[in-house]
Amino acid sequence: MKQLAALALVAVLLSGCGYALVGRTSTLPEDIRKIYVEALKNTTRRSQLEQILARAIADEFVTRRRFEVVSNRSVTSVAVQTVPKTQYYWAVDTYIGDPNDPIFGPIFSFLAGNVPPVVDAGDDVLTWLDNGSVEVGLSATVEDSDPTTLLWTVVSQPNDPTSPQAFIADPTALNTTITLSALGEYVLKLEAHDGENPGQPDTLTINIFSDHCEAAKSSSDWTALPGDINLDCVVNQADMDLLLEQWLNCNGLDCPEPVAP
Ligand SMILES: [Ca+2]
Ligand SMILES: [Ca+2]
Repeated sequence: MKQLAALALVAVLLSGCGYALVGRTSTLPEDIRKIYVEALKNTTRRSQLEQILARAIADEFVTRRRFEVVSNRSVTSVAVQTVPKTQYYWAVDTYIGDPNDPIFGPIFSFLAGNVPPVVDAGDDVLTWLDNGSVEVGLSATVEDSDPTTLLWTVVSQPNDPTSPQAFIADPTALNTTITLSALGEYVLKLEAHDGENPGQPDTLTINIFSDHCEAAKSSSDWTALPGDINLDCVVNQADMDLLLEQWLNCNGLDCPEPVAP
């Protein structure tokens, strides 16, 4: 976002019997909300024409509802959200002493450039194999006012020559799926291009485990359930059998029948 000290300058040129309004509504940036109408200089013989015209111009802006006409002392800096590929004009006039005698600043202009796509490949994924493979949904977002082209690629994957290669169903789609078969870490990259500029690519990491328990254990805050002797994330008969196998065993220093660990 570019921030401008924006002061809309409405310059009215009086010349003979005619005048022209510089800066028509269609060219004023959308973010301009406050308008100050400069004091006009009447070079005609018609008295008070400058006041009539200034009032008419102010009324016209007020009628268009989008603008608020203010005094020169009321104009303040405003933040302007630029729209890509739009021409902007702005000026700052300086008042020293005499409020009716401004020092006109130059009119600046710039063309807001094309904004590259903003790419978000989505959250990292933690999952596990089911019958030797897993299909992971990819759900990305790309922000751009222009039509964009996309490309998903696999940046890195586990070194497992026995597993099939990762398969992306539609590498050019925003939302697609990838089928994975090896245990370990896959890194995917999503690139977007708006026809003029590439966006900053975003990556997505997918970690594959052998089962849901191993996936859970990879979390730093995982703790075993009390009674889950074999650490398979469930307390069941297998744990009970292990418990019974060791029932009344003792490996302390004062056991009646010590059992080696
Ligand atoms: Ca763009
Ligand atoms: Ca268990």
